[in-house]
Parts: sequence; C-alpha cells; structure tokens
Amino acid sequence: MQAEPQAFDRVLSSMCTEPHPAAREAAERFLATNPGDPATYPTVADLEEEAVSRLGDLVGLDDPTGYVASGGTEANIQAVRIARDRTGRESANVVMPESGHFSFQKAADVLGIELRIVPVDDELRADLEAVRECVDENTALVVGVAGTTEYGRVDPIPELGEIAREVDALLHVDAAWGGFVLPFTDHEWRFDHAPVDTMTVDPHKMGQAAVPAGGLLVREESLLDTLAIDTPYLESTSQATLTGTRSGAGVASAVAALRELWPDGYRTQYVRSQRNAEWLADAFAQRGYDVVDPELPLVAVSIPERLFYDLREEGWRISRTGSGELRIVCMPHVTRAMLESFVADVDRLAKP
Ligand code: 0PR
Repeated sequence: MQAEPQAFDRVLSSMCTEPHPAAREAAERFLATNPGDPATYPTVADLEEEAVSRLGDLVGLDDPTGYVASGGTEANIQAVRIARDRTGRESANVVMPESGHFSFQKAADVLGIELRIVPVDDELRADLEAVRECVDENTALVVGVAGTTEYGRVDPIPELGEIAREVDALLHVDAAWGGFVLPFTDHEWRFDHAPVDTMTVDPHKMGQAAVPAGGLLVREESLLDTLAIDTPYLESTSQATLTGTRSGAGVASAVAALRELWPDGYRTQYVRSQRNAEWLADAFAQRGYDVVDPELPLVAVSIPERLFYDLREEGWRISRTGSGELRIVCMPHVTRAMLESFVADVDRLAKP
C-alpha cells in the first residue's frame, strides 16, 4: 500500500510549505543529478551558480559566493567552520543570542568550539550589552538571527557587526526563515546594510522550493575556500560543501522558485502572510490571550496547556516555544480560512 504524503491543511507550526508548482516540477526533473560532481552534471552545476546569484540579489550581495546546502543546519555549521578555521585558534568561541537555532549547538559539538549563549532583551532581540561583554580575543564568530524560529524577531545586525569587527570576529546572519520575507520590510539585515560575512537563507522555507534547499552565502570567495577539500579522483578538484552527493532536485527547485517569484510573487506572499499573522494575533488578543506582537508572519500566544493538547487532538499540527507559548507560522499554505477554522476550534474547546 502506498502512503499518502502529509496534507498541509492543518499544519500551522512548520517552516516547510507546499512548493510552488514550478519548483515541484523542477525538483522532479533533476532528481537524479548530483551537483557535488559538477563535471559530470554540468547543467545542475550551472543552475547552482544561478541560484547563488539570485540569492545574492535577495540579500544585497554583489558577486556572491556560496552554495545550495541541505538546509539551514548545514549552512550554519559551515559558517561556524569557516570562522573557526579563519582564526586558527585552538580555543575559538562563538557568541549567539539565546534565540539562535539549535543547529549551532550541533555545530559547536561537531567542530569542538565553545558556544557562548547571551540573553535577549525585552523585545526578544540579542542584548547588545551582553554580547559586548561576552566577546573576547578568541571569538571567531558573532551570530545574529534575522527572523527567529520562535518569535520571528530580527536582531540588531549592524550593531552586532560592529561588535564582531572590534574583536576581529566574523558576523553570521541566520536568515534561514526570514530571508524571503525581510526584503519587503524596513529591517537592516543584508550584506549591504552591515558588515555581514556569511548568511544562511533557505529556499526550502519561505522561498517555496522543495526540500532539500538551504542556502549559504559568503561575502568573500576566500572565506569559502577555507572549506575546500581536495577531490583527487573527481574531474573537479575541490569541494567546499559539507555533504558529498547532494540533491540536484533542491538546486533546480530553488532556481525555479526564484525565477518565478522574485520579487513580486514573494512580496505578495509576504503581505498575505503578514496580514494573516496580524489577523490571528488580533483574534487571540480579543479573546484575552497574551500575544507576542508578530513582527514577521509568526504568532506566539500563551494558551493553557490543556487547550494546546485538545487542539492537537483535533489534528492541528502545532508546537510551542521553549517558554510554552503556542507558535503559529504563517507559511504560504496557511490560508485565512484555515486560521478561521482554527480559531473556531479554539473557541469551542476553550469553553469550560
Ligand atoms: N535557522 C533558523 C532560524 C531556523 O528556524 C531553522 C529551522 C534552521 C536554522 C535550521 O534549518 P533546517 O531545519 O533546514 O536545517 N527551523 C525550524 C524549526 O526548528 C525547522 C523546522 C521545519 C521544524 C519544519 C519543523 C518543521 O516541520 O522549527
């Protein structure tokens, strides 16, 4: 018997979404290609260059280098690796706000660096004083998040860049989720806004590409070169990626989505998602729940634990922040009708 893939009609907490039809089609066509071997699979290798160049437009980087990774986790690990290798120090550390994604813990573990976690301020953004106090001569990297996983907040990236420069560390921006909505806001997060060295921006989240399509972008080619490993028996002589064989499907689908949607389609999507988030936040606020203001299309709201589990029983795919708030990510597949039906369930189940 064939299993049906998961339907998206009750998925409210995922950062994955239904791929754009063009992205789905491209993924299928390139399923059997491997951009890890560009001399054998030149078409997908060309597409990867196009992906990086198009992602460069998105993040304000002329002449970008980078590659399509398996996801934000790989891109973040690689950014930490670049920074560690650049310092050449035995005891390098990385300074990150507590709102940073758990992939940096994996990076620290795999790469043997110390991860220093600093608090966030009242607005759930990296506390600059705490960052300043935490960096030292062994700091290889300062991490800022542009669109946090739990609350959709954007750290003060230019200020984090200044602090990083003062101790000769690199600045990495994790825009894995936020990268495809932030271009339509006033936030300062891009390479041309601040001394950003590396960035994670994932086509397989808000970019509407098929999984797996993450993005690592690097300001200087020489930084990416620090990762290059010799590949003597392949036609191409070096490889800077973490994985070997990679998905050509992800690469082709990222290009297809970007060709189709950048910038107007993504702008329309951002506006729709943001309005949905604000509508949902209002609906909860009117009912007396404590809501975290949705700066980006992500709503966090305190609800009783019992209500959370009752909603899950109804089939809603929802999750909670570390502090226990319900978390709804207004991804492209999340429609107003879905949210209306969700709120109707909240009303019904919240009755004593
Ligand atoms: N950076 C940020 C800011 C993220 O939010 C995430 C993933 C990553 C990096 C890591 O990206 P990959 O998962 O692509 O390696 N954030 C989501 C989360 O942890 C991932 C996710 C996606 C979870 C879909 C569930 C799900 O259904 O919540």
